[in-house]
Amino acid sequence: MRLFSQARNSAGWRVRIALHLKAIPFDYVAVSGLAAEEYRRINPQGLMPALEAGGRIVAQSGAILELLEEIHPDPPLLPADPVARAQVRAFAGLIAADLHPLNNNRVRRYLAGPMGRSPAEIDGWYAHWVAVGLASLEETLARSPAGGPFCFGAHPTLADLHLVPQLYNCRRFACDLALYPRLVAADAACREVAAFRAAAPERLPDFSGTDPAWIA
Ligand SMILES: N[C@@H](CCC(=O)N[C@@H](CS)C(=O)NCC(=O)O)C(=O)O
Repeated sequence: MRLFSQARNSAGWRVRIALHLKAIPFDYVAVSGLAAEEYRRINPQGLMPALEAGGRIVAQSGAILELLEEIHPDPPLLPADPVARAQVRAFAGLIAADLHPLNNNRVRRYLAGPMGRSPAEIDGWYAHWVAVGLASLEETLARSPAGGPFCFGAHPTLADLHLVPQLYNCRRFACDLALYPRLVAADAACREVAAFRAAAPERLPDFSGTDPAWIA
């Protein structure tokens, strides 16, 4: 398999964690090393990540994660119980569908460019959607009977794969995470897992030394 992504690309980071957890060998291709048109020939949307599997390309981290779960079911990234599975998907979906797309680079670039918004306004936009999203996620964990140390119990799930890159981004944008102790605790538990550590941005060849490392 070949994963096309970038070191700090959070949707690609979700996939890297899954690949490492499932011990699936893969080659990493830094999209920054490709011309834009070259990458669009791989993924017409131009967004990252894309996974090449058996010579075919799959885009969208959610679709890629489902593929990996289907072809390499061990270890599972979802609990066995159908309702619990749906709850994990809901947690991941809140990040993937309702939070991350609002604060993505291209959205902030559009706010700064065609919309003429100032850096302070864009920071306010970012912080607003983070606060709305993280408050819901924190409350979800508070109500969950699954317990820790991960989002939903004793094993990492898709929820943790989505949470780790999201919190990394929040820290980069200086969001105050003090209101979200359960989220921060799950993120800390992930740092202890070898597969999560192997997937950290600073382990990648295109990581820039000026970016914060995930493992302090
Ligand atoms: N829904 C897509 C989101 C992909 C996405 O937005 N990727 C971001 C990085 S996390 C990207 O390529 N951004 C480029 C840009 O915003 O210019 C997925 O889950 O794969």
